[in-house]
Amino acid sequence: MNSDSDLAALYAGLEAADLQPLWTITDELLTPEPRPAAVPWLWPASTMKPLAREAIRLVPVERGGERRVLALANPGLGGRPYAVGTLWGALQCLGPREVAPAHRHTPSAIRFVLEGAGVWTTVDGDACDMGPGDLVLTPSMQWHDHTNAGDSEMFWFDGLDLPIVQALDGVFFEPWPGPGSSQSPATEHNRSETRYRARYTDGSVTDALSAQPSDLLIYRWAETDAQLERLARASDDALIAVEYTDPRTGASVLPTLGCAVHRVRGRSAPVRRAGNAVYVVFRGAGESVVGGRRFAWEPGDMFAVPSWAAVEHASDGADLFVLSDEPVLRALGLNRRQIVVEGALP
Ligand code: 1HN
Repeated sequence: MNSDSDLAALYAGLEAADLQPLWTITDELLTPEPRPAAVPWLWPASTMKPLAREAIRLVPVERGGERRVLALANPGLGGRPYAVGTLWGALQCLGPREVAPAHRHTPSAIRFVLEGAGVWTTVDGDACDMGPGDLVLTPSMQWHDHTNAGDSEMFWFDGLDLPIVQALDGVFFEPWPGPGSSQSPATEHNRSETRYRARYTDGSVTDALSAQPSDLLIYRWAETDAQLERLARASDDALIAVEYTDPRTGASVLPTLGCAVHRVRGRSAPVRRAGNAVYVVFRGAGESVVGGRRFAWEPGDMFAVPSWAAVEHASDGADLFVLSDEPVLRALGLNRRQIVVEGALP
């Protein structure tokens, strides 16, 4: 005969045997829709920049620390240094004449430049000059270091798939073995850009490859802006979007990371998607409602859009850089999207 004490003994036995009964945990495992721990959140440039300047004054960039990076730590993630559950987002800064040493790692990264000049990121020997609005890729396991040869401070947004690679227990890291702490200064800069122009604009046909990073490592703001202009002229939509793609295959720039720019000119329709995103305000001011929370923003602000939170924007004219994990969800057949009928913005 069953009794309460038999049941209690069963649960104690299960716990002692490192077993858990599914029937007690179904509701937290199989939620009707995603319940990200990360919350909608905004990090204002007006808070981040003075702290970054103090860090430039007080903390040198050298072997060991390697990078002067302020990680967006979403308050919903219990102190973990991630902007959303699957994405690292950060403000990185480099003072005049500083060099951040070379290393490589399995997580892939993107840089989106906010301000500064005279800086390049060397990616496997190719020095990629960086200016505001440019997107630079550092694909998995490619050596990279950052050089500020100029007299001004440089600020950029760093995005990495680190939480994804960590969840897969696939993190490997290596410092540059030398000689020196960084790759020898390349005499020729922007090699991937030059090669891209020669190879992809002559009409030649190439094979599609899957799960490869783009071999174009830098995307110039002037071209992004021109594409947005072209689309904006052809549409009345409040939100115009361009996604950065591998020119060879049309795939996302990195196997795990999707990058886009959204140009907002009016009030966009509320949309929600499975998958996380981090937004970086590049130009203009406005406001967004993310999962019911309203955020006013201006250039340099960064905000987290956790999975399945409805997001809508309003602005007279703004460009938002968007980093997402969408390629991962797409590759796994998990991408879902819904246009929400009732918006929150007036
Ligand atoms: C990294 O290598 C960089 O190379 C920036 O600039 C941020 C965050 C976590 C792990 C590696 C960089 C990073 C990072």
